[in-house]
Amino acid sequence: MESLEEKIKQASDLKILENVRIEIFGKKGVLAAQFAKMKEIPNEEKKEFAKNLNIQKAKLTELFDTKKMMLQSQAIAEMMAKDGVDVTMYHAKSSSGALHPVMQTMQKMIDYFVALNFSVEEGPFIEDDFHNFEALNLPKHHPARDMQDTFYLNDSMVLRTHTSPVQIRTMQKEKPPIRMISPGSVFRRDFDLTHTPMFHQVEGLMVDVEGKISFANLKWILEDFLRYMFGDVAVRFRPSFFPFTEPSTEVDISCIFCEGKGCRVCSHTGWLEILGSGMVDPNVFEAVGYKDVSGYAFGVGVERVAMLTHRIGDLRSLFEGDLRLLEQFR
Ligand code: 2NM
Repeated sequence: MESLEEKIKQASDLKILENVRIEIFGKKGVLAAQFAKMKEIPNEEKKEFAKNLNIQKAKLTELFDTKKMMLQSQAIAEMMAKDGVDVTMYHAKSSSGALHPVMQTMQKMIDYFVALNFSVEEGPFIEDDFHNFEALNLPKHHPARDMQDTFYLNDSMVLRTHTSPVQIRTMQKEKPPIRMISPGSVFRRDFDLTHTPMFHQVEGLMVDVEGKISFANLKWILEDFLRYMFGDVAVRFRPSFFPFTEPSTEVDISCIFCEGKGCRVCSHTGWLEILGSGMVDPNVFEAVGYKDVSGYAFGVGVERVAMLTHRIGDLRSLFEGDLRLLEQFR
């Protein structure tokens, strides 16, 4: 029996242990042979013999069960170390998509104007000459048309060069008062370090009966909008020219990189040009059949604002779809 205990202890894997099990506990095993001897034992010794045998059997069974458990967990550990993968193990990592920084910026702009009850209007990317140019006080052969290098599809159809045709369509469709913005893609034949042939604009328009909408209203809302977008900045209105507004202004903010002291980003002027605006030219109202109204309009480029607010140096990085950039804007 001592040697049987040794055999269990010495078994170095499950296969050897199984052979030991058959040898000890099997039908033709050592224990079975011992119990068979009962017949030849004198009656008065039978009880003592059986008792000892059962104690031995219990001892061996206990030893065997423990050994088997040990060898099994050893086998699992070896298998996992060899495979290197536990497919049942919990793994919390997952990834999700996010809005592109340009769209995040555009959405922030939209949120501002929606809160002030502006409607959000959309229109076609392919426009006719009337809605993209003529109605906006840009007559044929007028030099101002050269300002926007246009993608022509044929003599009369273009890819819209601004979202202003959406204002024209909205005014044709609805009576004043109008309070709207038109966010969306626009297209110009321009491709260099600071221009892409497709970019995004948010334009706005407010129209009501003559005298109700003034330049002061325009000044207030653009100052408020720019401080909402950029924080605590100074805002300055510079006289400018657009065919569709008179008077026209370009609006600057104090440089957010140097706080107006002058740096490379603001070309040492202390100011960053952000948007264009003005009082809608009477010729535009005439083109849509509006009489005795006044209104303001403005337009802002989304990419430029996204680059400034997110400190992105190179415009092209917004269009490369590089996940290493995009993952920083989740
Ligand atoms: C700008 C600058 C100034 C503008 C004008 C109009 C319309 F259709 F109402 F006349 N929409 N947008 C406008 C005015 C756009 O973008 C730099």
